[in-house]
Formats: sequence, structure tokens, C-alpha cells
Amino acid sequence: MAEAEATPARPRLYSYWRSSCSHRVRIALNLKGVEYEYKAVNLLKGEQSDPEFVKLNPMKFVPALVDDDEVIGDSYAIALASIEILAFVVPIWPTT
Ligand SMILES: N[C@@H](CCC(=O)N[C@@H](CS)C(=O)NCC(=O)O)C(=O)O
Repeated sequence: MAEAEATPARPRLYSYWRSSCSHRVRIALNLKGVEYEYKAVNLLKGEQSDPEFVKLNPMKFVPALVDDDEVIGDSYAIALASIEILAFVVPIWPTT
């Protein structure tokens, strides 16, 4: 009997709906078809200072993308990583 294939863990995106930096990342990830788990960090409630979040991103900013034990804590870096590092199907930039 074939072993069940393990579902690869999706990256977790720590984000806040009013954050323009987070908008940028959500647009990039969605354009690239990257499935991710959305984790809301309510900046108005100060959740960026929660010790658990600070362990992930000591800069206390959203967005932060967590994939396994790697954390990218800057929206431009996440957008670039989504283009260059992860295996994507749809190119984000025009090719011609
Ligand atoms: N250069 C960073 C800036 C991130 C940033 O400024 N995030 C804001 C929301 S757009 C934030 O988390 N602010 C939390 C705070 O000011 O306490 C990026 O582009 O990701």
C-alpha cells in the first residue's frame, strides 16, 4: 500500500488588513499563486509587540513571511523571494 503523501506546510504570512506593506505582499503572493496561511496581527491592539511575534520578527513590523524556520520580515524582500526563490508557475513581470 502506498504511503500517504505529506502535504507540504504552507508558508505563514503575518499581516494586517490596514498595512500597505502587507497589501504589496498579498498582491505578489496571490499573483504568483502561492498558497499561504494568513495570520492576522492587529497593529491597533499592539499585537506586533506580542512576545511570540517578536521572536519571529524582532523589528515588530508586518508583513513577515515564515516558511519552515526561515523568516522574511520585509515586504520588498518577500516580494523578491516570491519571484526568485520559490517555485512559481506564473511570471510576475512581463517577459516581452
Ligand atoms: N520596510 C518594511 C516596513 C514595514 C512596516 O512599516 N510595517 C508597518 C505596517 S505598514 C508596521 O508593521 N508598523 C507597526 C508599528 O508601527 O508598530 C516593509 O516594507 O515591510
